[in-house]
Amino acid sequence: MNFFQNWLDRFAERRVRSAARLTSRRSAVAKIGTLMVGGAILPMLPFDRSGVGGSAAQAALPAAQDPTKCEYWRNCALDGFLCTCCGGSVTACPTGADASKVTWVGTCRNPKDGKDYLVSYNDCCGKSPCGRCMCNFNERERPGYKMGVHNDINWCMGNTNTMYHCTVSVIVGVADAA
Ligand code: ABN
Repeated sequence: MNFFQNWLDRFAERRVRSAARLTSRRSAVAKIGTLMVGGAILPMLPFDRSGVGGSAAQAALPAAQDPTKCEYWRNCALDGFLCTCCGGSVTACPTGADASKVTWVGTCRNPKDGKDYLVSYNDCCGKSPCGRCMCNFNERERPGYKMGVHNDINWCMGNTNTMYHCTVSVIVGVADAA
């Protein structure tokens, strides 16, 4: 009986001590301290965040660098629907539409390097008008007395199917520094 009581006492003491260790103020303070130090150091670690966020990261893009916005730098002389809003890309027509054989070429400054680029605005042809992201910028456009200096023209006129769908903006050269 004495042996059993001793064992029970030791067992109970061990359990109480371990419970006290787990719930003591000192251990709580130590845990909070660990969390605070960890929370302060974690954001400083060099994680690769390049692929983080998807649309949230894109939403943070300035409009001049966002190809789905009219203000995208290459669109400075684009008059039409952006193909980036119509299932295509900056340089590729959406499936089922063909790039126009004749184009209007504008000159736009890339804010990233400060250089002027020649941009060919090819209309994409053969599908009904896309209707999304209508942009109308006319830098260096001239009145329509001469076709090549006017951008409000359906450039699908040279294609077999002349129906206008949307417009891409393809860099075709760098403008000479004046
Ligand atoms: N170049 C775009 C466009 C198409 C049809 C009519 C006007 C302008």
